[in-house]
Amino acid sequence: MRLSRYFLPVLKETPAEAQIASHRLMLRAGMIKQQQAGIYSWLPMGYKVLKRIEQIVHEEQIRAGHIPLLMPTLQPATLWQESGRYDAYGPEMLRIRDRHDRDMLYGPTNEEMITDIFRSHVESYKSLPLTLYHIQWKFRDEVRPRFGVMRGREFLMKDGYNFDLTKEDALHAYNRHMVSYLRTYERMGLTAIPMRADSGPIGGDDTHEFLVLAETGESEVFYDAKVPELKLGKRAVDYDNRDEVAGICEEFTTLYARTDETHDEALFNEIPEERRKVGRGIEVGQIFYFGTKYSEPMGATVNTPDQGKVPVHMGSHGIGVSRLVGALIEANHDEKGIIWPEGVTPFHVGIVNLKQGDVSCDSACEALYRAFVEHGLDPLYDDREERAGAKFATMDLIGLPWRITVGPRGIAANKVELTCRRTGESEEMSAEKAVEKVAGIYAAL
Ligand code: 5CA
Repeated sequence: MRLSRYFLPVLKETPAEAQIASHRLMLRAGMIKQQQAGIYSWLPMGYKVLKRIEQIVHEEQIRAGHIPLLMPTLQPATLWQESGRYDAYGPEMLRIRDRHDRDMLYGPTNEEMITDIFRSHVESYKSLPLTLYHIQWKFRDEVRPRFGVMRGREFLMKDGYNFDLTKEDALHAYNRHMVSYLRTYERMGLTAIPMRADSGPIGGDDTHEFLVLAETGESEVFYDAKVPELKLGKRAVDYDNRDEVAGICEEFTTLYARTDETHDEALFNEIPEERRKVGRGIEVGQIFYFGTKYSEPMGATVNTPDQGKVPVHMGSHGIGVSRLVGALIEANHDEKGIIWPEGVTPFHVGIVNLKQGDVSCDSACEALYRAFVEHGLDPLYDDREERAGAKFATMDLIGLPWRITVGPRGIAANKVELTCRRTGESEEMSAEKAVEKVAGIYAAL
């Protein structure tokens, strides 16, 4: 993309309404525009990051054996009356009436609808195990929407639902989700810690939240200093192997890590004092096992091998896709702007032309641009007639991990400058070498 043709409405002033860095930076970098409290338009660069996050979520869900589908945002009240949640959900649910006076709602989550799909089409235990998920907009009429996309009213969620014959099978699905989530967040360059949590309106006994450590997080967290050091890395996981998957969950949940909802001071005090950490975290996902809470009242049953009929064991598993954009910025920024991890960056590399209109600079930039595209990368070329300082400030604000600077002096010596946004370090090298280096970094992800 050439910046002169793009739509990147950056703001010079710091918006007064934004209280935290991610909200400020998303507005300043022209990623979002607020349309109403807690409701945002995603401008092109924000939309690009959102799509990159979605893509990673899809890839890791599919790797774990889960199947994507798409359910609507609007749901009939009748389904929620069956589960008993229509009245229980309260004012957070946005209720709508259509022209035929039928009660509808903008879905805050989809347990009822997915259970309805399941009961309409599945009869036998032979169709199990089954996990279906979608990535769809949700609406919760939060009392205090705040912090931009972090606590929105309309927000994008990945929500997955498992259907299993037994509790044991459903707990394997729970574990599978935990491992796939660990991998999902790591690919985005985030450390998200699974912490035992409280189930709230979703219900159930077993639940973990995934928290990204950040001072501006809404939850208070208590953890062993060794927990954030745990890494899944690139190990090949066989998601069908119950022991292997359970073993990884054990590795990540044995050391103490809890939110204020489930914090136990006595247990916490058993950790050596120098490892006891108290901080704040952003909840970027939550997994639940709730057994037959929905399948029983809604009649989602299967025939069993011995001719019986039993309600299926279920769980639901969510990732806050739009919230992740904010969480990623909270965890990756400095005073100049955003610092995107390579896994989610909107553009892989920025090209800054210091002397627009100079034949040799222009043609070197064009050649770099083509070379990146040939490597399957997405460069952003700042080809505007602007001062160098303004170009650098824009690049620093929007936070592309790598920047290549092309100027007349360098070009005369067959050199460009490659700068790492995170460390600020620059290195001079030939254009070919710079392309090779950047392409190598992305190929290794
Ligand atoms: N049905 C279950 C799991 S599919 C469910 O709704 N879980 S949840 O309530 O925990 O939401 C899943 C994730 O969505 C949360 O972990 C959080 O990251 C995100 N989320 C929840 N509320 C909001 C909100 N108001 N704004 C942005 N993201 C939100």
